[in-house]
Amino acid sequence: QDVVAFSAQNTDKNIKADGNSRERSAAGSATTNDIPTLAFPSISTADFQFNHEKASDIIIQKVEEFLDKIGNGRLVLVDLTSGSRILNLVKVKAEQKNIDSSKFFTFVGDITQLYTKGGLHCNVIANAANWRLKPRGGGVNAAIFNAAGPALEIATKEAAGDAGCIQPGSALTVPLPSTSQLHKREGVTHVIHVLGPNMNPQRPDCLNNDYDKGCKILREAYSSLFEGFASIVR
Ligand code: AR6
Repeated sequence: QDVVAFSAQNTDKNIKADGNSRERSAAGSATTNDIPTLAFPSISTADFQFNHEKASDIIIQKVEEFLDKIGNGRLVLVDLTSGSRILNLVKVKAEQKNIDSSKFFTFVGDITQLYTKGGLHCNVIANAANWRLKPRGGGVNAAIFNAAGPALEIATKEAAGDAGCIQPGSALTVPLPSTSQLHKREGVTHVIHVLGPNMNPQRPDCLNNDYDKGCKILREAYSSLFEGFASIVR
C-alpha cells in the first residue's frame, strides 16, 4: 500500500481549518485534543473487499445514528492517502447530509501516528481485525499490533477470554496498558477490535457477494464499535 503519512499540506490545512472543513488534517489545540475522539478505519473495504459505495452509505448512516449518543465525543474516519476512495465518498456524503463537521470528519494519516505526525489526539482507535484477533496479516491490523507492541496482544487475549475470537459484526474493547508505545507516544488508551463482513474468497467466512448479509453485518459492526466508544466516553 502506498503509505503517505502526513505531508506539509496537512499542517497548512490545519492552520486554515475552520468549522466547515470536512477534512481536518490536524486538530492542534490543547482544547480540541482533550475531546474524547475515536479514530476508525473503514472496516472491510480493503483486504475484505467490501463494496465502497455501500460501505460509505453505512458509515454515514451509523455516524448519524450515533452522534447524539457519544456526548461531546468525536468520530474520525481515517485512511492512509488523500486519494482514498472510501474517504472521499464519505466526505462528500457527510457534506450532503450536513453532518456536524466538528463531531465527524475524515483525516488522512496512519492511525498509529495521528498525534505525533498529525497533531490529532485520539484516545480510542478502532482496528479492522481478523476473527482470531491475531497480530498477523496486513493492513491496519498489523500496523496497530506492531505499533502497540506485545502489551496489546496480552491485553487482547485477556479481554477475549476463553473464546479467544470475535464474530463478524461484533467488537471487543481492549484497554491499552500504559506500558504500550501507542499509549505513551500517541495517548491511545483503548483499542476497539472490530470484525467486519468478508467478501474476499481467500479469507475465512467469505459471504460470496451476499450483500444482504454483508450490509447487515457491516451495520452491526459499526453499531458495536460506536457503542464501545460511547461506553468509554460515559
Ligand atoms: N492507518 C490508517 N488506515 C489504514 C492503515 C493505517 N496504518 N492501514 C490500512 N488502512 P484492511 P479489512 C486502511 O485491509 O478490509 C487484515 O489483514 C485501509 O486503506 O486493514 O477490514 C486483518 O487481519 C482501508 O481503508 O481491513 C483481516 O484479516 C482500511 O484501513 C483483514 O485484513 C481497512 O483495510 C481485514 O480486512
